[in-house]
Amino acid sequence: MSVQVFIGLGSNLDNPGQQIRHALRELSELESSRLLKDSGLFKSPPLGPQDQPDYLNAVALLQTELEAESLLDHLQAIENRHGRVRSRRWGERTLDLDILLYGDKQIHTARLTVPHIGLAEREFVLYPLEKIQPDLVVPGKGQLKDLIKACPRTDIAFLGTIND
Ligand code: A4P
Ligand code: MG
Repeated sequence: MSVQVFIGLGSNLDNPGQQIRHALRELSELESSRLLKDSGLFKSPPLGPQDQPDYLNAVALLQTELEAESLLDHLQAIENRHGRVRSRRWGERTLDLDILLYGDKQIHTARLTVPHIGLAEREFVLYPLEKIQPDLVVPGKGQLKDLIKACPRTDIAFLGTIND
């Protein structure tokens, strides 16, 4: 069965724009999947430790037949190919790929929490989601537009579309 999945992309090391551009291409090449849309590129200051560079973020909408955990395996393989090193919590990274939403499912397993934790409070997730689907309903959390009203825009900038 095919599902629509929103994937959050983030990077603040080693040419973040390239990291995100390459990751989108790799998402478009995933088996049993089709990349439908992306949000374009957003820039924001780091959430967490402040002694790290600003982040570039984007959200991708993927149509996939992969099960959620299998999709996570593929995303982690892509992160590893991008030289991802896991250091401190909320620390700097070449590439982070998070499953934000997996269809209308709510998932709570040892490896996965979906909707992604913190989604409702993070402007670098909410505003890119809005670019793709402003009338989105977030399972268990309600209308995206209400989440956005409760999370006023502070320091996030839209940089434009992502070109190959
Ligand atoms: N995991 C559980 N649920 C999920 C999910 N829905 N999608 C598990 C993906 N993974 C999920 O992730 C640790 C574990 O989370 C995985 O093994 C998986 O089984 P990780 O990426 O290795 O570690 P992490 O970086 O500590 O966690 P996470 O959740 O990716 O970090 P955050 O909370 O996303 O924070 N500031 C700005 N402006 N923009 C950013 O993108 N990102 C972070 C990272 C901090 N500050 C930021 C940004
Ligand atoms: Mg992650």
